[in-house]
Amino acid sequence: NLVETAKELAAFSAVEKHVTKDIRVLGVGSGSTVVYAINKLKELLEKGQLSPDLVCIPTSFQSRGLIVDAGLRLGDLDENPDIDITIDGADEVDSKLNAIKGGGAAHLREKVVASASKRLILIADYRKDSAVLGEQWTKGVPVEVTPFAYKAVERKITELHHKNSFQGASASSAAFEFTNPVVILRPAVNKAGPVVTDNGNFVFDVKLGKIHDPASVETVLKMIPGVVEVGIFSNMAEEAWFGKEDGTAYCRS
Ligand code: DER
Repeated sequence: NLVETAKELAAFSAVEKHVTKDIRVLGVGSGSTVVYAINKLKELLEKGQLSPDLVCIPTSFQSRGLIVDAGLRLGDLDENPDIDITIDGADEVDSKLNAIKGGGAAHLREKVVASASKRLILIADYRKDSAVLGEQWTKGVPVEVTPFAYKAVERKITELHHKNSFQGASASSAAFEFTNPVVILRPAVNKAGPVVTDNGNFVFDVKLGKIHDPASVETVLKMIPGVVEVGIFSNMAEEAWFGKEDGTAYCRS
């Protein structure tokens, strides 16, 4: 279908452009779009177009399984702390390449791997290309929280005010659209109770409406004791590839 083809286009374009023979350590994101990137990597591997030393760093159990099943060499961050490039999906990307991530509850390890990478390339279908975060992705900002603190954190987040809680946002401009956030504990689908991440934590989806100041929102959320990681990647991505409904792909940088 159109969306899957668009994901494949974005993934293929990014891998073909960036995963050349000089790439030795590659960060592999998580989610459904990255599956297509792995398919392209497998093809390049079979054609002998990848570095024989290439090692892939996973960002979740899912991405680890993709790497192993594709016959790519699995590495870990401890032995490869300096990653050449990471290719990862996104739930939404704004005009400045800030991104919402964590739709697949993988954003903690993704942000650590992205942070250890020289370059972060995002891949997504046309539904994720927005001017402002919160325009198309309305499920909220994923926030990983330690179970011990989840009720306390829920209270703190719902008490945030879109202006008063942000120095930068003077009385006139607001950091986000809603006056106060709406906090939802992400329920599991095939398991009773909440989603539990690969790190043993819960996930809140924090609805803010449009996010005018992603960096400030990321910082304020991250500073709440008990919050482990926030699914806003501000000022991290260097380039974003999008597949279009018409079968072409384009990139923003
Ligand atoms: O969970 C995540 O962070 C994923 O990377 C997500 O942001 C993108 O997943 P998708 O490619 O399935 O949309």
